[in-house]
Amino acid sequence: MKVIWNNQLVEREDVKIDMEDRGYQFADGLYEVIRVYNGVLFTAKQHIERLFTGAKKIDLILPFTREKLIKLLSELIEGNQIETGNIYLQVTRGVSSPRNHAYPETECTSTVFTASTTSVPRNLKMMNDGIKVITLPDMRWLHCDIKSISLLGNIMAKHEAHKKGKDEAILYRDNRVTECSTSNISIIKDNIIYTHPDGNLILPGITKSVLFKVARQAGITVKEETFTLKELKEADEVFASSTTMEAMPVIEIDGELVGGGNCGPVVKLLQSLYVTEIETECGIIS
Ligand code: DCS
Repeated sequence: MKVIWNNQLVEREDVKIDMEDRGYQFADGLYEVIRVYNGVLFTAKQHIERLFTGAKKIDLILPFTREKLIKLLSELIEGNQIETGNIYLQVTRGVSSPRNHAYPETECTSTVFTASTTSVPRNLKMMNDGIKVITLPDMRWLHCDIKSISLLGNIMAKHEAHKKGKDEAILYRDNRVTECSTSNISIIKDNIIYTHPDGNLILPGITKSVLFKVARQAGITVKEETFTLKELKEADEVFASSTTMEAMPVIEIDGELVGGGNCGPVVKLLQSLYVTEIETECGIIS
C-alpha cells in the first residue's frame, strides 16, 4: 500500500518515524479524515481549511500549501486505486530531543506528515437502521475545536459505549449536550434542527456544515443553540454526523427508543440532500 510520508508517495514499509517524534510522545499534532467517493475527494477544501486553522492555533507550521496537499492526496488516491474510502492524514511537530514539553521556536521545527487510505463502502444498512448510543459526561479538554491527535477522552467514551454493546457516546457538560465521541449530534423538534454552536467545546464538523446548508436551502430552520439531556431524549429525531457516518439516525439513547426506533422523515430528507451534494462534487454514487 502506498502512503504519503513527508510529501512523498512511498510504500508503507518504508516509512520511518523517530521514537522521539512529538506526535508519539505528546500527541502533539493534528489530523483529518476526508471521504473519497468515485475516486474523488469530497469537501477537501473545507477539511484543509480546518487543518490550517488548527495549525495556526497551535503554532504548527504545515509542510505544504493547500494546493500541494490536494495534489498529494489526489496522487495517493490514484496510487492506491481508491473508489469509496477514507483518507487519514496527520501532521505532528516532529522531533525535539531530548524530550521537552515546551516546543522549539517555530524556525527549528521539523514536522512529520503522513497520510494513508482505506477502502470503506457507505454503510447503507446503518444509515437506514440507525445507531444505539449512551450518554456520558464530557470529560475532554476545553479545546475540542482543534482536531488534535490527542484523543484519549474520545476513545475512552467510545470504548464505554462499545462495552455496553452500543455504537456511540453522546457527551454532555453541565446537562447540555456537546457532541459525540467521534461525531457531532443534532436533534429535531417540531421540524427545527438544534445543534450545539461552534466554539471551543465541539469540533466544527464539515458534515454538519454541509447538512445545515442543504437543510436551510430546503426551508428547514437550523438553530445553533445548546439543548439539554432532557430535550435530547424528548426529541422527535436525533442524528449524529461525521465524514464517515454522513447523517446517521440515532434510534436508541440509554436504552430508550427515539422516534419509535426508526429513522425519521427529516433525517431521511437530509440523507438524500447530502447524497445530492456528494454527487455534485464526486459524480453519481447511487
Ligand atoms: N466531532 C468529533 C469529536 C469528531 O471526531 C468528528 C469526526 C466530528 C465531530 C465530525 O466532523 P466531520 O463532520 O468533519 O467529520 N471524526 C472523524 C474521525 O476521527 N473519524 O472519522 C471522522
